[in-house]
Amino acid sequence: MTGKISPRLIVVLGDQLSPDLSSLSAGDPGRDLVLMCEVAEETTYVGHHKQKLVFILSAMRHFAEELRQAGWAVDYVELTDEGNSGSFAGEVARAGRRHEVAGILVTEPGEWRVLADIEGWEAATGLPVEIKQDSRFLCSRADFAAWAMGRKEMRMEHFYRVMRRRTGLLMEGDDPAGGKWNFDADNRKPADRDLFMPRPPRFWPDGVTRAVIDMVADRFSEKFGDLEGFGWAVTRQDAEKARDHFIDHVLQGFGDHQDAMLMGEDFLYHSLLSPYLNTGLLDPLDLCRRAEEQWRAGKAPLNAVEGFIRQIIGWREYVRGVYWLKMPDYADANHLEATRPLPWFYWSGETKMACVAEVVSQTRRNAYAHHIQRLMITGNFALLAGIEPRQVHEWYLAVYADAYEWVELPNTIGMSQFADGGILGSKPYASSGAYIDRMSDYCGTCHFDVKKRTEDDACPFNALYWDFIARNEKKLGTNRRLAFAYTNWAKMDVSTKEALRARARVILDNLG
Ligand code: FAD
Ligand code: DLZ
Ligand code: SF4
Repeated sequence: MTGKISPRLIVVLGDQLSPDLSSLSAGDPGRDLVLMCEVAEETTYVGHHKQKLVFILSAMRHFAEELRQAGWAVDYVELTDEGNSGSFAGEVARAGRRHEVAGILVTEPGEWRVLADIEGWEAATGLPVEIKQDSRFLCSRADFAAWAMGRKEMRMEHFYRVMRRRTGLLMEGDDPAGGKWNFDADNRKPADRDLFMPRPPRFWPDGVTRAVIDMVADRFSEKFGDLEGFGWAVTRQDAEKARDHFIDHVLQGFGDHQDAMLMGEDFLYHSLLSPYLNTGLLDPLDLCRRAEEQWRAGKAPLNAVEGFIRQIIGWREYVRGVYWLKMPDYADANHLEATRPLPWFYWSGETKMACVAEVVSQTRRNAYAHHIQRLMITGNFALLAGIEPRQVHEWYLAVYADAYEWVELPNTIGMSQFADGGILGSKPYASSGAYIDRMSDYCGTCHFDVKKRTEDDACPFNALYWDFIARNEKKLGTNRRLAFAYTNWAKMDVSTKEALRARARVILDNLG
């Protein structure tokens, strides 16, 4: 006797918007049913930037349509639908009651929190749940754990070489193209104002996006971030246009100006592709192959292409590996025992520090800031001021359109705040105002004087830097990469040290 085989429910999460997702590839459009759901739990677990909410929810709605066009039956639950339970578990259970399904199929989620939730679905629904590996990453969790096992320390540079060999990207046989694995020495140029600076494409909201904008404006009005000027791509087609624009017009300058910052220039030579990579609208390996092709065709220099590829097959995969290896304890790491609350100006932008005000205002406008702004302005300030890492983490997770815990947390806790004590990287990214002055034009417009250290109008980064060095001497004094700083600190006369620390105390007491 042959009967109709019961469908399986394929649950597709908001950052799984890839047609070749492992759960979809394992399913059958002729038999199975896709569930996508907008749920309060996800829209509120941190106070997401309004543009981040619009981007994800609109991209989800467009992807549901893409799947329907490809022949899938999609059950899509909107945030405002009557009866919406507000959680993944609740929606999966409701869908299990709406449809007669034989089991549940899902690709592993990006966040530990959500994996813990999924592991409870079987008990909640009484249905078998199959969790597929996320093949959109180039290094599986198991492969990363195997690479990390037995190493005294993990370092991205070593991992990156493995990934270059594994993908064959920029390889000439067994050797790296150009004879070096890393061309960063060529990549530290400050930016010059250039009339021909490329501008990223903006995508005007269609009807679907406008409906989400109205809903977000109505329900999340008190959340951080501007909605006006929303210009992110929300379809694969538009994300591919953004990718092609970057590859054709921007990539050439990516290496040279990677660390540069200019007042009023929000994007410089960065790709702005992270939101699309992280939601699955773009594929990382395909993107890297396109970048490599530009170099092979003589259209982009090796330092730019290598630098770009390293960020994706190196840093992006590495931080994900560290995240899964070290969670859940990683989220509570606080090696430097920093306890100060996050200053209010991280939300308001109201500070006389021109660099911080500029990065916060850009973040509010675009739900974007580039890497050096995140690391060396807002991250550096929080590190120097001893802000509690968890609060810093929650800020970063909220305010950027590309923020998911698997990538944000290691960057914040590890790279930026050194709260993991050196698991992810070998040194804290702490700097005085001199670095910011060298890499940007911010200081020229600032209330504070970057050359001064202890006066009332001295750049706060200067005294805070030395205070950071002094107060963490026990934990950082033997770090070889900080040897120069500790030698200079030791050489300083007592009165200078006291004046620096007194100035730091005044700044810290008035953080707000
Ligand atoms: P580009 O400069 O054009 O770089 C190309 C791509 O490389 C990016 O799109 C991204 O996918 C990848 N990449 C570059 N640097 C990193 C890195 N350190 N870790 C992982 N991938 C990287 N990135 C996120 O995607 N989400 C986050 O939530 C996030 N939070 C961060 C928090 C802090 C404190 C710091 C210091 C960095 C964070 N990053 C995060 C990494 C990096 O800043 C962003 O990936 C980058 O700014 C995204 O902009 P872009 O696409 O223009 O990048
Ligand atoms: C970030 C986010 C938001 C804001 N909303 C939803 C949602 O309503 N439904 C959904 O499926 N996914 C959403 N996401 C993305 C999830 O938070 C993400 O899939 C998990 O954190 C796993 O990485
Ligand atoms: Fe920032 Fe200091 Fe420069 Fe002002 S002087 S912009 S606070 S680094």
